Amino acid sequence: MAGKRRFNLCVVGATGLVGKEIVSILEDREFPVRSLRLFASQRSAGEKMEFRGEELTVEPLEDASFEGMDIGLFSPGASVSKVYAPKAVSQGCVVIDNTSRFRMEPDVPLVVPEVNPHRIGDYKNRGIIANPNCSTIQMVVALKPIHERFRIRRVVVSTYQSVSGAGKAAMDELSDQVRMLFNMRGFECRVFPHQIAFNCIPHIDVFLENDYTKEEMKMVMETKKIMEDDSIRVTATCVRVPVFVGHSEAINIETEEPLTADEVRDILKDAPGVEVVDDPQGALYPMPVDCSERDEVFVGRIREDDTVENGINLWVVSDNLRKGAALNAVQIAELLIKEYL
Ligand code: L14
Repeated sequence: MAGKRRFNLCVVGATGLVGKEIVSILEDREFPVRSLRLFASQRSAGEKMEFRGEELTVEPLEDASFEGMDIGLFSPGASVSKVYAPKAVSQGCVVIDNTSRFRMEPDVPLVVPEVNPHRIGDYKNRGIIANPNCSTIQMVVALKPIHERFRIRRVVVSTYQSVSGAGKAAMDELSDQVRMLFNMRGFECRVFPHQIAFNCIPHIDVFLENDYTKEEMKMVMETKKIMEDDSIRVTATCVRVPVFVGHSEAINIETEEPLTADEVRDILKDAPGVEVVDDPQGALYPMPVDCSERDEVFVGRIREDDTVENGINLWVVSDNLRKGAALNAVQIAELLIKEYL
């Protein structure tokens, strides 16, 4: 569009799975980019990446200046964001951070555009907007419209999380192990604590003092913050499964108001960012192989739980690299430039 304002962007952690996804989504959605710079660790500096038909060279983050940059999309390790996000902010760049580093800080907004877009303005507090955990994002996109209508009291969620959440090396570990096992050869576990091929590992991120994992507690804490309701009780079991891309979740909810499966299906059909795939007779329900490289949060297996007064079960699947990370961050950036910059 002629005369439309364009922005100077950078991607930090550009060579990671999420970083690459961010670059391709900026291009696909025609984000008004004036200039794009790519930063990564010393190890990945010098790599070439393509953006809008142009070849860009990845620069080392170490000596990066953020002067003149409008928005930084950060997806490095949490320890990297801890140092470089404040540095970018001090040089006038607004940071949208994908790591867990700032999510629970009270003055940092934690945003899912379909759920709490009105929080984006709080970027002014610290110059940072946090992007939630992948498993939390897809869950709250499905739960928010149900909460608005029926008031959710309690959530019990079990996740089936793909290996891509843990990065490229984790995807390689799964495919290497599958090949080694077929060839009856031994293999090593480097990324995951146990064999992931043909296995399920109920252990994502580190264990905490309460015997839950940090991934599980992120789902508990982040859900309350994003839904702006501390009274919602959430308990989670997070499991790594041998799937490459796409997280799945079995979610049981209890609500204040009575509800039927049909009512929930109707509400979700019109919900932003949601696609209902729910035809049991036709064997139709969301699965990661169908949902990867898609933008929506897919919901199926919607049914009443008659073991409690007002209960519903759902099955929710989404691409963890897109809505769970890169897409959500770019959607935040789109609202940020539309409303504030
Ligand atoms: O909190 O290993 O953003 O799948 C998301 C991916 C934590 C680790 C986060 C994984 C990360 C998680």
